[in-house]
Amino acid sequence: MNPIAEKEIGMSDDWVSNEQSWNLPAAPLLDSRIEEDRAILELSHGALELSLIERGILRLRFARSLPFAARPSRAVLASAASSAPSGMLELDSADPSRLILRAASFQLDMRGADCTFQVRSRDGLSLESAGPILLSRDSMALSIWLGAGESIYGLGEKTGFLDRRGRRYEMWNTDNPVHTPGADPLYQSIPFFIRFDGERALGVFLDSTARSRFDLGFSDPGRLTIESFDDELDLYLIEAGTIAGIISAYARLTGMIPLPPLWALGFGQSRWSYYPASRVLELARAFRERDIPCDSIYLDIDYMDGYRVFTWDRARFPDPQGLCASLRDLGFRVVAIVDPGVKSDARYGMYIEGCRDGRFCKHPDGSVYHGKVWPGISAYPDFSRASTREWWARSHESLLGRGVSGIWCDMNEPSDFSRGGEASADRSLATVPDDLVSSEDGSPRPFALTHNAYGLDMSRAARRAFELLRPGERPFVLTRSGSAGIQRYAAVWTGDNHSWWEHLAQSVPMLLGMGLSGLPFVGADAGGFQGEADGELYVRWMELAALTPFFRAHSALGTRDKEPWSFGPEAEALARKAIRLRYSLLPYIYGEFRRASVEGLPIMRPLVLDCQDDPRARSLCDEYLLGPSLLVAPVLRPGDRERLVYLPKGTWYDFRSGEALEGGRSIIAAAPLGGIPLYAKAGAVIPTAESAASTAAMDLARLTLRAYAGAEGRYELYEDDGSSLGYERGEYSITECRVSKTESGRWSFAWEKLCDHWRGACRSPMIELVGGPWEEAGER
Ligand code: MIG
Repeated sequence: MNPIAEKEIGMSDDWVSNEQSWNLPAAPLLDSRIEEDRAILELSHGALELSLIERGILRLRFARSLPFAARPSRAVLASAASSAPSGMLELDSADPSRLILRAASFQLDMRGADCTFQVRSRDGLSLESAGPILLSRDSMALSIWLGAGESIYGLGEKTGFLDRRGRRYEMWNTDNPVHTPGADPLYQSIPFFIRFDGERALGVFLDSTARSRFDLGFSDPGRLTIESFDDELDLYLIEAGTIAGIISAYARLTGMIPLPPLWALGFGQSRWSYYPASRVLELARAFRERDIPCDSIYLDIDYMDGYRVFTWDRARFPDPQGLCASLRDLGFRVVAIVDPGVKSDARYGMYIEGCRDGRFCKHPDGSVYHGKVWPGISAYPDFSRASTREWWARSHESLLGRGVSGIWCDMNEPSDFSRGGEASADRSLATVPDDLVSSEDGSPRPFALTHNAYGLDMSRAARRAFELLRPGERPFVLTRSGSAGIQRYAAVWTGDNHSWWEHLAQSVPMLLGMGLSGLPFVGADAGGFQGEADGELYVRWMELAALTPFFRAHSALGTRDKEPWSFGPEAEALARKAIRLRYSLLPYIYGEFRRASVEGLPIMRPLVLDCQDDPRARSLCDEYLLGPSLLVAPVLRPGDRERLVYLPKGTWYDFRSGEALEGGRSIIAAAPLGGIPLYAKAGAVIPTAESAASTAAMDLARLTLRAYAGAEGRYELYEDDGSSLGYERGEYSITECRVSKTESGRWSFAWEKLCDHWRGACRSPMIELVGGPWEEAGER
């Protein structure tokens, strides 16, 4: 039976629900002690180690035996791991039948007889094991009880709806090109989820890049099971009072996004593939002639010479440097795709160097593994080694040294057609074998344990390329595959979707799930990648994608063009309008990137994040907030010209007309083509600018601040040069804006520069006051 179908109908027999393969240990607690800043519990079938990372983050490790060695983590920042507050663990083992461990706001109670336990926290949901930790030959599993009314959010790039309860998911990075509603796994593995019961929440992160599985009340509605195929079960429990607080804490643990260059937030046009150079130039000129803003053009695999990575096809692109320069004059950046597979070719420098210097993934017998990707028979760089990443980074010279501004990492699950094949239904095999060796800078591990980190390590090397070759410039790296922590290195797009209305709709919960999992810089191929869009689908998709963090249109080989003018003049006008709206909102969107880079919160936010007390917000995922202040309600079906929009409590303003609407109810919003329902929250301040051909052509010293009456609000306007690393040295400007209620019951708007270290900042904003009545507005 085809394994994909098997999974979809839930018949796979190797899930944790099948307990025959498990050792059910009596698991008595044998010993417990505090060693430095950790508590060690010896159980009959293994050992637990507990430590505090910060007051609200408890680490819980389970291994088959002692001792606990330092465990390399690609996800957890070294700084977070070492900043543990010491002296906060207290062990009470006076009663041998019951052990109590107090750790800041956590308390663990363990039953001595069977090692079942409960972890309570001051402000979070408690976690109660539904049995001892189980062991099978290859895996370990922890089952916990789920409360009746609990929702489960997160787990990164997954199909399904916002609340993932009732499904099961696997973490195993896979090049899965058909995202049917049950498709799993996909390209990314973020083993982090949040349980929420309407009041209290708890974050759980499994730090592993090996295969893992999450049964979220699928086999047993009352239980959640985490199964890890790693050498340890390495969990972090996060409590913070709110869902947002948990996501911030997770981001402190695994890192925040670095601020991207502003151009990367403009619109990007891609297709598989634009060539030759003259066509790329024509495309760029068409955008300018048609007065449609665009900042970047993506070069897909056909720019290369026979798909040899880091080469250019000389007939198609005789002068890459000249091309990049001409595009730059037109206000365009070039983003080039990079695939990991290095063509096996005795006359190709990358292959020769890679073999000579031992840079490729090897079989246990030391021979180089060869799989098959676009270039044909290929070797895979072993990115787990720093020296390989350095070599790879330097090799970007042929791109970054010629004027390419962004790197797009693809195929990095890593995909391997020799195992399953492009056309085969069995996509789960289409990655390199598990028994290769991941050399890990001297302490080699089986590839199976690092599989999910391949894309992260590759992205890390791509980011390093900018440090080496374009110092002082903000990198832009886009990746398809990744694991927890990928946000530090790259933006993520959701891979090969289809031009289906269903995928337009699916993109919303998918991107929201990624945002809830620490990935703020995310997007889906606008218009859909595979298959054929029509004008209406294209326009609706552009309207939505323009209001998501990463905004790029893309299309697959052999499909019709998906440029803004490809669907006739009416669609073109509407697409132009959507793109212009994006550009005019860039000061606001950029500010949300800044916020994400310091707070770790998503930019595209499910309503439950900001309104967690509102039961209606629990599962909503056909509308969302862009930053905390704008509510976006995309149209997801053909023919619809109105839609139901739920407005959370408070006053909202139609973004276009300024009409005030009372929230706490659903409304039927008019949604003509080109008019995506969009609302601003009372008390919000939204900075906008005039749209232009590209971000480079925008005058960002001329901002309009739109303030909305109806609630008090505070907003920090963030400005910097949008391109250099100067912001790391404090070269930015922050203006505090306040909407407040005056004594006479009117509204006032005031702003004040809190810091002023960026010369290009806006000096005298234009002010638009919405709602009212307003009393005054002015600089303090
Ligand atoms: O096997 O480079 O997801 O965006 O256009 C397909 C060709 C390889 C997959 C990427 C897609 C890209 C395509 N790539």
